Amino acid sequence: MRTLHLILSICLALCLPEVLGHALSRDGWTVTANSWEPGNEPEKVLDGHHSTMWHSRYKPQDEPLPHHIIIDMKKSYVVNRFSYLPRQGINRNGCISQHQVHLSQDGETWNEPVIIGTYMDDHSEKDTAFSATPARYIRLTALTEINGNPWTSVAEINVYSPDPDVSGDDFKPLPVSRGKWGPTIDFPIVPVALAVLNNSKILTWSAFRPDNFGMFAGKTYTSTWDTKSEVVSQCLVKNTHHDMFCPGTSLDEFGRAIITGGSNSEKTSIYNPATDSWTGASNMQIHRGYQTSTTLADGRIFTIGGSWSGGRGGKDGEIYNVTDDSWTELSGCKVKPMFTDDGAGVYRADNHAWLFGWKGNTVFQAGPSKAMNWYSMDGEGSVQGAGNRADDPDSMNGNAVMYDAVKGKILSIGGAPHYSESDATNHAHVIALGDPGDIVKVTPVDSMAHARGFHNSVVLPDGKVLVVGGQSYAVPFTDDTPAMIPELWDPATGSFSPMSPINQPRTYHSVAALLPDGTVISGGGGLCGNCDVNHMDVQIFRPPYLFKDDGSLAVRPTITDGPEMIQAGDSITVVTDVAVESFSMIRHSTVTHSANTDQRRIPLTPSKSTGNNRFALDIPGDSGIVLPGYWMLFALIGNGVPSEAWTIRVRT
Ligand SMILES: *[C@@H]1O[C@H](CO)[C@@H](O)[C@H](O)[C@H]1NC(C)=O
Ligand SMILES: *[C@@H]1O[C@H](CO)[C@@H](O)[C@H](O)[C@H]1NC(C)=O
Ligand SMILES: [Cu+2]
Repeated sequence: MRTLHLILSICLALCLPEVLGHALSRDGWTVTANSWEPGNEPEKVLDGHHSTMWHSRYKPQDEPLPHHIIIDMKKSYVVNRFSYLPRQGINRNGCISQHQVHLSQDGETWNEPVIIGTYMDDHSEKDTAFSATPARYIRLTALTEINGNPWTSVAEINVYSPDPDVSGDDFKPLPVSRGKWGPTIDFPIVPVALAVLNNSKILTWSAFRPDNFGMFAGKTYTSTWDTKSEVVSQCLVKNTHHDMFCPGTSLDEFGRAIITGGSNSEKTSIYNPATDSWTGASNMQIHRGYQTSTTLADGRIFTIGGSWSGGRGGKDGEIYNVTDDSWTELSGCKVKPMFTDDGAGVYRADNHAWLFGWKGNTVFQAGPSKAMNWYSMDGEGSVQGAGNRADDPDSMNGNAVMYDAVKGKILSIGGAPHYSESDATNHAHVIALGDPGDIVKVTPVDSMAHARGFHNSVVLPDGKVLVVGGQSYAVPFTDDTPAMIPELWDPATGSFSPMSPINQPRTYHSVAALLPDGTVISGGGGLCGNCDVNHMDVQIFRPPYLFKDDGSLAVRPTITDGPEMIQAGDSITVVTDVAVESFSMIRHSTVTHSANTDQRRIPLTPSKSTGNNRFALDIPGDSGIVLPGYWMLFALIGNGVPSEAWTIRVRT
């Protein structure tokens, strides 16, 4: 018993990152609200009894939402986590759906929200971590109720601090040269997969349950964050009979998300952002889960691997024509050359390939196997070795990011030899693609400070790559050995620098992607039912380029005019509000299981400026470089501050 106790306390000290915080003592705190029912006063959220609650007024009549409650902690603390316990029991009246949490030092000036979003509808305690912030007052605002009624109820609220003995008045923020984490956004599901749509919305999904997975369930919970209205909504998709847990994901030339396999391993589903609707498409020839897919130069979509679901082995390539909704097996696109030497055999050896559509409708496979390969779609298809990734071992659940498609340059980062119970590496390599079929040049670059598997990597408009989350000892559904410090890789120096820490481990089933406003969305992790590593939230990272040295916001250029649809080889004219130095295009992302084959960056240098900030840009001529689909065009001023994106569709 004593030994167990000792092990537990060592684990609590070492395994749980300090940043998760300690519950503050609520003794002496006071609380007010803009509405309450006698007998259900606001103080009830602090009394430690799950059976008592604050409830908004309903006699003699309801008082309309929004309802808010303000807690005065009586002194300033550094706070970093907020928990809400819904009322317990059968009666669900007043349980909160959409909400916001704000902080204040004086009870009068309220900062931007530290939490926004929507809670899952169940009895569990909702727990949201955010960036450490000094505050004496904390305000929860309920915007909607789970069933749309005009009531709010709360059983308990707790507030957490990384160190309760430190006064908020002594808080020193990290320098903005390390970037800054903004609001945490609660989702009513674990966002295991994500698509950055062409209409300012972020689509996420989990599985047949918001917080758990199963097999063959034929339905999927999705949740969409509208970045303009800031509303996070939820939808249960049943019409396609497709549980889209652990699928292949690709954005097609029309900006639609093509989702293949997973728990329902034969299915294809298509999401159209214009109609916000899902349609079922033809089944794949080979059933798959944990495969990867990628869009090709001609708009078709190639997929390979995926023995996690639909039977083991033999998961050779096949190709999807989005125009006539047909899958064609490519018997020459053998999967075997891309196997890792996983301890769990083929079940894991053909998972999560790092695929890149390239010139001549080829696909370059950069990993996770140590061997790299070229896949050709001609005839029955074929595969040809491209050499090894230098001395990098098999790197399952690592990342590969094409940060400069003009030069064919890919950064590979981390991963572990085996899918589970395996030490990840901190390796990074630059892979330079030439023509299809060539042996590829690989150069090791400086290693990361932290070894990572299950992390995500995101290329920024300036060509730097943000690596976020992961763990050094890779084990699915654990948050042990988390990498809490993101690292930013600079192609000019070939090395990484530490960014501001994340506020929640982001390990297995986490996601990250670039948003059109130049920030990064990073979140998710878990999806294991009653486990304690479900993370039903995301957080927004603001890279250093969004700040001046003094911490205030940088002044950003604006693209005021440009084309909406282009083709490879076009010369285009783009107009900005101020003189800018350079441009870049980054393709919209889909991401799941650390794989994002959609993102890639094309640096663009204006060939001439014709006055009035009109710039001529030459788009590369090969559609293997400029894959069809939706892209974000950024203008950058001299010191690297990017505009928000101008949306461009590249057609075939
Ligand atoms: C986004 O893509 C859809 C699907 O192709 C298209 O119908 C819609 O017009 C696009 N929206 C924008 C804003 O380009
Ligand atoms: C896709 O199918 C359409 C209709 O059958 C056909 O015209 C087109 O050539 C096909 N695309 C490719 C790239 O093969
Ligand atoms: Cu999974």
